[in-house]
Amino acid sequence: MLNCRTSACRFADNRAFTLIELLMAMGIIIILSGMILVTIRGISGSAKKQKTIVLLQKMDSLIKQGLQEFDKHDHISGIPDVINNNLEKKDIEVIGRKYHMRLAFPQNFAEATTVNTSLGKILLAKQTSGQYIPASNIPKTESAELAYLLFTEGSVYGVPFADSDSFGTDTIKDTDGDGLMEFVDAWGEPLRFYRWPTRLIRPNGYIESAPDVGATDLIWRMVTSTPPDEITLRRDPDDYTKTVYGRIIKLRDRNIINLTGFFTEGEFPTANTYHTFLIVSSGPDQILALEEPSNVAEFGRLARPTQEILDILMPGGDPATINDNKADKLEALYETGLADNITNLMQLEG
Ligand SMILES: [Ca+2]
Ligand SMILES: [Ca+2]
Ligand SMILES: [Ca+2]
Repeated sequence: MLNCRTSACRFADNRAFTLIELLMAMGIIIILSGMILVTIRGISGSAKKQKTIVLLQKMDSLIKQGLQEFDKHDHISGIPDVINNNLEKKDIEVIGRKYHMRLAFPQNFAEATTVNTSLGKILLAKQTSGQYIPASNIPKTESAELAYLLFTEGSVYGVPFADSDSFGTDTIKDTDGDGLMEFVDAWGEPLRFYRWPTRLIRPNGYIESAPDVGATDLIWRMVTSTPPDEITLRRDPDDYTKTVYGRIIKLRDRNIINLTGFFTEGEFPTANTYHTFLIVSSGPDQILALEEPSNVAEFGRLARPTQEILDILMPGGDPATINDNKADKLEALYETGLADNITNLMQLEG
């Protein structure tokens, strides 16, 4: 290398150094700003998640408040004679509980209005006065609208909800413009409410000879922080001894009682299956990956997963494959719209 002693030379040398420095600094700034953007997105994404969990947990505590009131009453009155006349009192209590729970906590408008429930009456009164415009209604909003009506104007056995008026304005919206407010997540999507999410646990329904709750612990891992064990998943929490369903089926098979339209799955939960109230946000991707709570044909009322999820759980539609290759299935499930969903059964992080 030549000795460089003139000031011009030194200047050229310094300038070259400065240019390299400048380029490096620019590079660093570009990299850093990229990282900051990603971090900001991450923070606002997780802030939205936390905000949604807070709303879901508030709704969860209100639901529990309603359930406490519900449990103060016996449920043997007002249920159809076909059940009353043919079953014993302890069985009637189990079935009556479900019958009355559907009336007290409807999750779609058909349930609310077909029987003369208190929430159905409020809904019809709003329709008559023009506060509810049925033509604008979109089915996916119904469960969030009924939850809002229940907490703010409704009651359980005549007892209204306490602390139900403190919801932030950004957690309530009328997304379909039908005049009824909905609970919405931090991404603006209506929440979904499932009273008995039993098809999440048994996507094929109850099969006496081949219980298929096996792979559903994979799904429950995605909707709750603490998934129930398999024994719990195979048991109806209202029928701890697992006997009522069997007795009803025996009576039906002997043609002693005609159960058409009563205690059928869909109207009622799947037999011998765990359930707990589930409120769901479809998460950042706004894909629910469950059938809608108003969907009768696809068992959406019981939170059955969509076909995409079923294809992962049971490739080729064969229920016998449900317990095979669970690790691969779990990996595949994490790629679906189900994985980022947020529910009332999740705990706040940190
Ligand atoms: Ca609506
Ligand atoms: Ca609405
Ligand atoms: Ca989702």
